Amino acid sequence: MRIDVLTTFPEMFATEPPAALGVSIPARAVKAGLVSIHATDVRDYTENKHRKTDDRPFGGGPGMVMMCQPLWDAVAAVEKAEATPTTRILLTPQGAPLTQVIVEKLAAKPRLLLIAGHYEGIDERVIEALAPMEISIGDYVLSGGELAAMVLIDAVVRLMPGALGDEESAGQDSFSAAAVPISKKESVERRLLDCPHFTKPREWMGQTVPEVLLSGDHGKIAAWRLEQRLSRTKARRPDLLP
Ligand code: 9D3
Repeated sequence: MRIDVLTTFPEMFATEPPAALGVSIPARAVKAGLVSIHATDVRDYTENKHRKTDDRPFGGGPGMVMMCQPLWDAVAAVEKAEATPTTRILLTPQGAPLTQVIVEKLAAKPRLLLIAGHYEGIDERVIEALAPMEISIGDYVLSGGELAAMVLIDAVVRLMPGALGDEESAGQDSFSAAAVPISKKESVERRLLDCPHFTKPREWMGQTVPEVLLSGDHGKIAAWRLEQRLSRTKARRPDLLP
């Protein structure tokens, strides 16, 4: 998969440590050649001498608005770099909330084009002309779309076959809905939050480990973990239960 990002802060998408995409699973995916990440500075496509990408809003009000021309030309140039058609995605507070179902659909695409910005908004006419998917990562205010784009990239690249180590398995994640047919029980279970985890020492600051986990009875352990997952989900995220 090729991922292009259009931004005025391309250095945020570095793939060398200690950058977010330069460590852990995303770095492994990049090194393995499963994904390439190309950040392009929208400023390189401005046609004014101050390399301005934004201007004041018609009708007045606070903040600046991303102009149509630099963004339109940047999309055209980046898409021309390779014949593979892109899935265009605009990161915006007005977008559909990102879910694991959307992440899984995006992971199956050959090429993503993410548009992220640090401005009050984008001229509506270029959004209409580009017709991107519009995605938000949740109901809180960020300074710009770049961190949202990185969240999306992280969630997508870890689903690339081979990106996870032997320890991890994407299929067992909460929120994931793999294509393989599964029973009703499994589909409910997969939505549940995780159970609590414990490791050595057996006693820490006076706190012990639940006895069942030391019992060696794998049936009892599995039942306890499922019960913990159900009670925690009911208490913390009842919206995830059927
Ligand atoms: C306080 C400014 N807001 C006025 C109602 C508008 C606004 C514009 C741009 C708020 C945030 C931003 C920058 N955020 C994003 O570009 C963004 C975002 C987010 O803020 N939250 C969750 N998901 C996303 S995706 C892109």
